[in-house]
Amino acid sequence: MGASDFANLPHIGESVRRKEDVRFLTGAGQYTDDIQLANQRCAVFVRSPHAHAKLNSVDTSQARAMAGVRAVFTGADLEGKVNGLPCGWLITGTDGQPMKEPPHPVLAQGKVRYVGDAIAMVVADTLQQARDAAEAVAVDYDVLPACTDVRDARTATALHDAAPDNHCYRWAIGDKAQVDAAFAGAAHVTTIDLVNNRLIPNAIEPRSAIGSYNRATDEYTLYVANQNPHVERLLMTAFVLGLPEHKVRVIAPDVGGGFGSKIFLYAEDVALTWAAKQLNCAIKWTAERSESFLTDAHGRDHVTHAEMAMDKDGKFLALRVHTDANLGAYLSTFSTAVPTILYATLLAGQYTTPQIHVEVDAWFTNTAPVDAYRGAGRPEATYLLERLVSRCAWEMGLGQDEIRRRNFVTQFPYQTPVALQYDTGDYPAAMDKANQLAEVDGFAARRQASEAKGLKRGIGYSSYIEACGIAPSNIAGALGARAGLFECGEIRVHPTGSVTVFTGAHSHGQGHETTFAQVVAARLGIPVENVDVVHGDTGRIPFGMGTYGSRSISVGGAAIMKALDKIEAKAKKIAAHLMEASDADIEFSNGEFLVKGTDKKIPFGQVALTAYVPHNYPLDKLEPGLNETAFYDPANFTFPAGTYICEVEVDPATGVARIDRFTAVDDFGTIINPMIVEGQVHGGLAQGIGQAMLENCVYDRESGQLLTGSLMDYALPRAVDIPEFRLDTICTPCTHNPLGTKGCGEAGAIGSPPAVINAVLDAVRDLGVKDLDMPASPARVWQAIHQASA
Ligand code: MCN
Repeated sequence: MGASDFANLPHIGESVRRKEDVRFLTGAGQYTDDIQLANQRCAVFVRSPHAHAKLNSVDTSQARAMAGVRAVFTGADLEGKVNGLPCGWLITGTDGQPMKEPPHPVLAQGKVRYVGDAIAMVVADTLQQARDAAEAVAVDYDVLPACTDVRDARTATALHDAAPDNHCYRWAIGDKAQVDAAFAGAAHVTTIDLVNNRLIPNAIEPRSAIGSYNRATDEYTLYVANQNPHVERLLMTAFVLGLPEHKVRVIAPDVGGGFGSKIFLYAEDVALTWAAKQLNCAIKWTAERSESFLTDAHGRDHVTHAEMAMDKDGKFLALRVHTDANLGAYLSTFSTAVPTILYATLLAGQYTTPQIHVEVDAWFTNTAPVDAYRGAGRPEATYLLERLVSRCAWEMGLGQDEIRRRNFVTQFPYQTPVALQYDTGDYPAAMDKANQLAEVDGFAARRQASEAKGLKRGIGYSSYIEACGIAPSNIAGALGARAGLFECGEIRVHPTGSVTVFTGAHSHGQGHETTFAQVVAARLGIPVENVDVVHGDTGRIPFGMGTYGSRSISVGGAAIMKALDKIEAKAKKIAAHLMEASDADIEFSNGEFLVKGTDKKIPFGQVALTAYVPHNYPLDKLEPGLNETAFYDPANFTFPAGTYICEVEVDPATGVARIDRFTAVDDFGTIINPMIVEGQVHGGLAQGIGQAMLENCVYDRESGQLLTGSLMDYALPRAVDIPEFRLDTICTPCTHNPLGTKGCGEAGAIGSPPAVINAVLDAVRDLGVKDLDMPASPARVWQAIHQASA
């Protein structure tokens, strides 16, 4: 079935209410911490209070003697039995050498490298007993100088022997000589220096895991708040614990948000699984909120210098970028791909810039590991490019929309100079719609009205592009991926015609149980209620790569479509037999099999029943049953794109910036469920606005202590911080997946930060303010105004 036929099916484009919300809204969800297993103990981790220190000794004797304590494990106990955590993406540097990959022990060995680094795991009968015993573990440290800012890394005390100058890799893409030549002939060059502020994920459900072991079968089960249980199992069994994969079941039950931070294989999950066998019991650990602040992988943290070369009309000739990326103390699972493959390849944006060169230096620092966080590399690329483009407009005396229009890609497919090939898009159409929805025509009058009140009003644009569903596996492999990037779907048609779908994608807020059911119901012509979706369990689903990079509908949904093709092909043969027609004469539409050119037809349910009660059945040619599995490896990414427009009012006396209106027009290709997509955009925008206006992870530059270690110090956006959104979409269907969909899960977080900051800058530009780093807090805005006028 082609993508355009698919888009016209019933249920597609319908705002079906979320099936999963019944359990979420009635308190019946089952999260990892809700699970109580027989013989279950509690674990607490002893963590480093220092950012960098030599471990002289870890004395567990007092803790081990305390009431209820079953064991206390340290790095020494794991040595030689449990390997370090692997990194899933190998980056090869500009010098042809592999990145530095220092060991990442599950419990610290010899040294601690960030505040929160795990030193010991205490297992006790109750949580309180484990906490008390953790207090009694005596650690002797030699404190070393710490480095938390990427700009200090080169000269700081080395974290790892394997990386004496704290440098992990230098990586580059693009043709430097061509870029230099283009700069030499430019009419104007605009430069920018900016920081992409470090963020702390803060999913509502903190990380949680239960390791358990069954001595009778020699099988392990790990319940874990995780976004990709099969990948977790593969990494843990093959690389860390050396266990046969089929002896380990990983279940990610209901998960209360992840935003990327639950993709990774964390040390705690491994320690719990390993210890479960040592103690022959189940062991649960749930992070405290402050523990999450310290130890969940953080996001962003780039320092960038960039230059755009233009001709006299503001046409982009070349872009030159250098970025220093903070990787934190250890390489988290996909950390190395974020500032390279997921960042630099997006720097063409929506524009025809013919030459681009990007160089990235990645550094170790004494901070929590940094990895993918909603958008992962793409928000960093968009923030840089869209800030730079608005600055180009201002320097060239052009409108922010005009400079973008002059440079938009309009011919597809379009090959960028940084590896990607965009399949479809209509960037001017999204811009037109956004201008209308934002009532840009009335901006001058609104600005005047603000001026009359002593306020400054500004408008900011951002025309983002995103690459979703990293693919295909062979190219990703050539670029260093150590995993496949396909997805798996299984369709189990039951004898009575209802269906269970098994998917390797994982839903932790995205509504898959509804949208995937819509896809299946649409194809089979059955009610959405007759389709249930199973995800998050390696024991029930053949395989899966999980959910990240807004891949689930476009890759996971496409695997389901492939399995449905097989179901339809087999069902047609059964129908042909029942109606005594030839296979080629059978059509399937709206849940009925018809013999072409006749009024003969039978419903889907009758075919399903016949498959399982094969009394009148071509058993010599066809197996009974109706159960099909498919794996789908995409030919390309999908490229959602859009234009966002933010309008702010700034009080120059206080520096308070208020978002007056925020408009987002996105192209997600074919949309399965507009209500769910709108919710995804709302959430993404809230996170992007959070980064632009409020959120900032701050470590003390000398001691390495996390200064924003709680919700009192780290300002997550609340409802009052979020403006009313004006949303719309355009649709250019993806050309290479059978649904025509493009991902929507990260767009809001990617497109919004530069729109906000461009708006704030536009408001205070005439006061001489040129630069402003996120978050645009009142103090920063006020300071920028005062520095400019000083
Ligand atoms: N969808 C649709 N039509 C489209 C595109 C998507 O109806 N054209 C639907 C999908 O069927 C799915 C939802 O929208 O129900 C999101 O789909 P998709 O864009 O494929 O993204 P994923 O399901 O792969 O979700 C991942 C994405 C990412 S990468 C992060 S980070 C993120 C996000 O989703 N984390 C979230 N949204 C989140 N939402 C919640 N509540 N919690 C998180 O942790």
